[in-house]
Amino acid sequence: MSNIKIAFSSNEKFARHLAAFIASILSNSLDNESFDFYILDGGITEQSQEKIRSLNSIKDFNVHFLKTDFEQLKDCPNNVIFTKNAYSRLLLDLVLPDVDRILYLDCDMIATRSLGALWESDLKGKSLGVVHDFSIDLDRFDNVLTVFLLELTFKDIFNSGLLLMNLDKIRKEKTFRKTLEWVANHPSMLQWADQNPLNVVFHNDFVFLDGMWNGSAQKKDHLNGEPMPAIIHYLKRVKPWHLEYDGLYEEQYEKYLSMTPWKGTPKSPQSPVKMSFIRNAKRRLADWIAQKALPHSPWLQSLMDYRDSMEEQNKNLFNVIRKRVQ
Ligand SMILES: [Mn+2]
Repeated sequence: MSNIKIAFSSNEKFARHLAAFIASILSNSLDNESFDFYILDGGITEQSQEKIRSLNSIKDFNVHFLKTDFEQLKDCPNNVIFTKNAYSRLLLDLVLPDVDRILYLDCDMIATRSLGALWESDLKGKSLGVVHDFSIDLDRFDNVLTVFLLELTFKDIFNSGLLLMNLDKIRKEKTFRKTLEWVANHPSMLQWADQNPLNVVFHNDFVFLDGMWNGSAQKKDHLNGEPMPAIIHYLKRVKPWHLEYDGLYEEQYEKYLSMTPWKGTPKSPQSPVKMSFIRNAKRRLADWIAQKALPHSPWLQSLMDYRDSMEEQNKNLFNVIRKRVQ
């Protein structure tokens, strides 16, 4: 009999996605596996908590809702992409003082088979078991710059959506306290929220697990017919519950959502307007206004030439930095 302890962090908005994930974990579990779910609760309503409890019709489990103490996360930023909630995993050593090992998982995931083998993974004396972050696109300047500023290389970077924790070791060594200190001291280096400080503070204190435990749902990562991951991570901002979703395994999310009381919830638009569209539109508008106001002006032309040459230089700089972080 193995008792698998899993922590999640959710607010009300994510409760139904968490329910779909839990339904997938229960449905794919083996008979000899039992579960304790610890939900870092960033404001889940009573009704939604009841709906999550009702998943015991699939298989019995224990669930513990742990109110997140946001005072402890006062130095963590809140923004459109990542809310403060993303950092609550760094409180697990405090909120679960008697738990030695725990598996932390994001809510934008679906399990397609038993997590027993993942739970039993050998951490070889390290604090974390993790999966390499395959989703970082090094054709994007912001990604390359982030890796560069962290003084890491791309191949060392792990995704913080799955963390198999030796919580006892983390508690003794106060590594999560150090991680939160890093957050407080580096407010401008949190592009990937908790993932940046975790990669810095736990550098050399993790083992890489098989990539199937935190697999991508992006088409570009499955061009060679890779099998469906044991845990699908819908990594990108557009998720399978959005109308614009164009990744893989949408049907897996829907299959497990339909086992929950949220069955049939319609999809919603991810965002009314794309940011890149706004940026380009602003730029085109600025060019148009400038040309209308100062037609055939050599001064304006030289200014625009200058801007273009700077762009060319930035491109060269980008290529130099990219080589360094690869
Ligand atoms: Mn995620």
